[in-house]
Amino acid sequence: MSAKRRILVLHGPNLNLLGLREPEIYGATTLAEINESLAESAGEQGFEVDCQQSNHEGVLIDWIQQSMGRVDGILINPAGLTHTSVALRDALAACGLPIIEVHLSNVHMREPFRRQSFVSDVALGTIAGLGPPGYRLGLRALMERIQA
Ligand code: CA2
Repeated sequence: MSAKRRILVLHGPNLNLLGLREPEIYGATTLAEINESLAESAGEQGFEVDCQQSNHEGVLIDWIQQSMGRVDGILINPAGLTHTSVALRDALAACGLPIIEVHLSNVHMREPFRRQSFVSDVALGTIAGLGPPGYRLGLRALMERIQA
């Protein structure tokens, strides 16, 4: 039997507050609920997810570097770092893994500074504005790409 394929799911700064603060923007679903739903979807396809959240740029970069050779793809919501972090982008580009970027909100309908992403052009694709189901859609796209 072949080894289970693994996907690293990274959640950036403040996403630990999901479901607890600002539900009018980010909804009532908690991060734990999103992670549970991803684990279920992954399991159905013979994949495993490793879900991590950090408020610290360097910690996220360490996890990306450590994932090289250990996972088959990365699903990431870089949160505020999307719009600021060249270092996070460089780590994602260097890891050589397929990447999908997810945003809960439609960043294009919000403040102009949210339209710029340092991650989008090193990702296979970006999903924005679909709320928590967007994570499952992104995961599905990533699994299909890995299986192809
Ligand atoms: O829409 C998204 O998923 C974002 O990545 C969320 C980031 C924001 O900076 C991006 O522009 C778009 C913010 C994450 C903050 O998460 C919170 C969750 C609940 C309460 C407060 C903040």
